[in-house]
Amino acid sequence: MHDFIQLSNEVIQAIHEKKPIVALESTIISHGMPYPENLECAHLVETILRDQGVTPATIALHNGKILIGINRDILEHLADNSNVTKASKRDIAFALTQKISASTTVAATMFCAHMAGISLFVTGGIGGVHPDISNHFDISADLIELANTPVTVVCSGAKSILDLPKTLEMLETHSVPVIGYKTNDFPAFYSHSSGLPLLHRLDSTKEIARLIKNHQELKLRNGLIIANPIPLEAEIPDEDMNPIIQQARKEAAHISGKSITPFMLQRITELTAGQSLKANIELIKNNARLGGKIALALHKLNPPAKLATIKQIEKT
Ligand code: PSU
Ligand code: MN
Repeated sequence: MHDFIQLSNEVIQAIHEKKPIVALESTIISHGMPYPENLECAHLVETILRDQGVTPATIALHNGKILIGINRDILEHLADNSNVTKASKRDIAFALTQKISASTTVAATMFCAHMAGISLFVTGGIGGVHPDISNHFDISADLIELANTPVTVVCSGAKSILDLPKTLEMLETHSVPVIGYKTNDFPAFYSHSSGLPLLHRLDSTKEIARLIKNHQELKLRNGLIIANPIPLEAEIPDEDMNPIIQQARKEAAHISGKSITPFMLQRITELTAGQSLKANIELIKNNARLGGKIALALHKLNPPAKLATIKQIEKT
């Protein structure tokens, strides 16, 4: 393991006991939700995984190390400290050099998880192509990482603060499979469907695990997205969300770069009087339940799957 990597005791134990491990990001904690709901949500998601026999590994940068699994004190620090930097992949080396405390985005978490040998990652939503692309040219590094790192991301699609058709086009260009779990459509975070159809759908975690295994066996270098829609009873209809998103977008006109997404998330929480936060928490819990099941199914397939593939080839 690389010198920069520091595993938590829980993760070390999981490796020794050959238990499945799932990565979690930390930007969602430090820049995606307000305190203390962010801390409660982070604990809850970890607990949902543990209850399934899966070990959570929340990833962050701290004191010159990439932490794979963090303790309560650091989690509290990430949740309740406005000095925590949002680190995408670009910022990792800088944060480690300067020993800056930083949370990791989807892109940075994928990179660090892969370095630590973790192939499954649960989050809320990915970044994507921002609107008005011809003026701002703002494309999340999450998409570039998905193009280059073989980690499976379980999420509820992307928020409609982004240009979702262009986000899907870009994923297609980079050969990133987007698999709808029990859905034919790309989910739009707060709402069950964006109305954009997906080409691939799977209805069982066993099938998803087989797909991931095959992706790995083929040595495909890009990531995978398992798109798990928000539960219907928790969704906020588009007609309620759209005016709020428009309003937040207008207020964000003077903001650029990496501050846009956190600003939009905070304004949406304020403008919906916490309703969006509730939906956000429900969808992440739902993703943790699904991610845990996929991790267990993948675990079952483990080394025997390799032998089975060789046998199949011999048979043909
Ligand atoms: N979308 C959400 N919640 C989030 C994020 C995105 O619904 O917390 C965070 C994730 O960490 C994601 C990052 O990786 O924002 C994307 O930021 P940017 O658009 O600057 O790449
Ligand atoms: Mn950006």
